[in-house]
Amino acid sequence: MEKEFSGISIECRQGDIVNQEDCEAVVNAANAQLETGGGVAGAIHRAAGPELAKEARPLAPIKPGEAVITSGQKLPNKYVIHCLGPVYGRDKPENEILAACYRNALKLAEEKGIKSIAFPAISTGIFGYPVEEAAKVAFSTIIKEGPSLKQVKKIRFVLHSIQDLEVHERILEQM
Ligand code: AR6
Repeated sequence: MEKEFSGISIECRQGDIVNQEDCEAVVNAANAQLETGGGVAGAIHRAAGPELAKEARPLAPIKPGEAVITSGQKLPNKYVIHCLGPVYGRDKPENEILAACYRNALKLAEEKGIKSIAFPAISTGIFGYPVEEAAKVAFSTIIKEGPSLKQVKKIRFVLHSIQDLEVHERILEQM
């Protein structure tokens, strides 16, 4: 599904973050060291190749809520924006830290003139953030940022499972 807010399209689809050829940037649900890992980070580093970790190393460590940008290396995308989400139950306030991830990612995208960006559901895997709560934070933050975005025109949420897609579609519908 797709919905428009302040001239920006927000789209939800099921898929893999490494197969978003038509987006200029993809977002990594990273770890503080910007190394490969499980989930999204593992998939991104595998697809991008070892040069990605090499390029990212001088930018590490990052704190929860922060974002940094690298090239996409072997990915079909020009850029990877690496965000460190909160570990649910540990990094507090979780909602504010998660909102900061989305805001900081969009800020970097604006600075680079990026028109299209694909996000995974940051923190909802290994970091344990409940999907529905995380989706509310993600969409409300993006919609609030909407009027100030001059470059970004398309924001895609790539959900790994059909269940996560359904939750995101329901929450986006209510926005
Ligand atoms: N494409 C899209 N979504 C995916 C993919 C994929 N290839 N793989 C998993 N997901 P996670 P986090 C979903 O764990 O919670 C890493 O090891 C997954 O189902 O990737 O922020 C890092 O190194 C979930 O809904 O990120 C960090 O240490 C969502 O993406 C830590 O995990 C996020 O899951 C980050 O944990």
